[in-house]
Amino acid sequence: MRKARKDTEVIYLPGNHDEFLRSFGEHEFGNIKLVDTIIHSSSNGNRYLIMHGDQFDAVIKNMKWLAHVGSWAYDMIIMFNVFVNKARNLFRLPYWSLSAWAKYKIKQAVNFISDYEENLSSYAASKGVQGIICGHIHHANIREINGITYMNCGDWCESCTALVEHFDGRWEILRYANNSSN
Ligand SMILES: [Mn+2]
Repeated sequence: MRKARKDTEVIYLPGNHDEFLRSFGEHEFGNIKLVDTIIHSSSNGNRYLIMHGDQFDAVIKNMKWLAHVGSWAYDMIIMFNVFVNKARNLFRLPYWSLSAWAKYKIKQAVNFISDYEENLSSYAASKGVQGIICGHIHHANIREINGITYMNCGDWCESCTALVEHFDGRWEILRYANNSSN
């Protein structure tokens, strides 16, 4: 809100957790633009399609009840994670994400991730852009898939990652745990 007041153009893309905002459709509040997808032109000359990504999650689309159970279990793991890391902190061990570990240990989750990455990349290809920027699956990544640059910012509640664009058009994933003693 402060950035928007100070003349920064803020673009907000709702996802499955703030889906109610989608009912507003495309909307503009002051300097904040509400959209479902948008194309970003990078200083490296490429165009990137940006979307949250839940549009390509079959569980969210077809089995809402399972998504709700998963969402509850996820919140529980995140809460438990706080205690685990308080304990680790006592023993001066570095921050460690329980939920990221739990997800990564499940082989099916890995298949799910690669399917998701491929589906979004082929969607981007169908839109004639050079890359896709998304989130949703909480797994930060930058990789090339059939000539499309797939980029996922990860999340700020579990793995603490962010995606940044440098002025020369380079993209990078920042990892909070690598840059702090927490
Ligand atoms: Mn999501």
